[in-house]
Amino acid sequence: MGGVQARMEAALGRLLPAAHLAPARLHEAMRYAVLEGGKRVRPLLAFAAGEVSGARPERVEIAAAAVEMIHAYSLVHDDMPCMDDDVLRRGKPTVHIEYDEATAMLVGDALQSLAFQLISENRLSENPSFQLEMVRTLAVASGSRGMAGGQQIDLDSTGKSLAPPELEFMHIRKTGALIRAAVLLGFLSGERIDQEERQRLDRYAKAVGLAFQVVDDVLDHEASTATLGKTAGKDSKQGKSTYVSAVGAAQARAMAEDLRAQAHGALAGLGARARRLGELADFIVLRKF
Ligand code: GRG
Repeated sequence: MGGVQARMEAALGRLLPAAHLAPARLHEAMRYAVLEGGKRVRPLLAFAAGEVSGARPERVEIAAAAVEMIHAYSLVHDDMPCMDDDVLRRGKPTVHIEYDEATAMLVGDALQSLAFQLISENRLSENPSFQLEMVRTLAVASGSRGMAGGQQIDLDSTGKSLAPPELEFMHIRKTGALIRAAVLLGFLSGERIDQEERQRLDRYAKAVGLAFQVVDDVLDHEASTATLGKTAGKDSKQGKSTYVSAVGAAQARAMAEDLRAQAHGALAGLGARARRLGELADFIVLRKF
């Protein structure tokens, strides 16, 4: 895992505009938002999925960087006063605190554009239709039927009590869609695209995407701000429905375990090529931060 994370840090540093380039304040803030922090779960998933389809690391790296930039943009906007209104992210002040709100908005906008620039100007597959599919996959995952739509549902449901199926509907979009895109982009940048394997990976991605959120809810309830690097216990303070508020922490943990089993089940038959995906399903469910 450490190797991919170090590789990603270097790639992101290279792919982001240099801090001294004009407009320097925006470029510096974009680098602040993306670099030195974060578990890099989505890039790790993209690289692991690329191992199944025999992807060249220099191709997966671009796809993974694009997904991570969309993720970083979502965190910057999510932390703004008009949304979650938070001051701490990845153990440091949020972008609108370190810079200002207008800059934070532009950081998100520019990161989103840069993500699409990267996956359209670099060759990521020998087959142009696969590359176009990657662009479309990332667009759908980030848009109103994916992450942005999930965020809207989240905002609309504050103060309401959601049942598990409604929570699932929201989180499949808000958190799950981008995780699924990370897996698919990694897979599609590979040399051997087998459609049955692709469906297996998609089933895997849906399970880990939801598991990620269930565990996130448990950690928000159980872990400390210092461990998480972001404000703990916010969900209940803000009147948000979570898996913990809906079914309790023990049942939420059991759901995460069930999703972990589903993820491993989807990988059955893929052998050693899917070893890292299996390890990541374990990490996502068993993590403490
Ligand atoms: C603003 C369009 C828009 C969307 C925001 C992803 C999101 C939607 C909001 C983030 C709020 C949040 C805490 C969501 C729960 C799950 C989640 C995505 C946590 C953060 O992801 P990690 O844990 O973060 O991978 P790091 O910092 O490790 O990259």
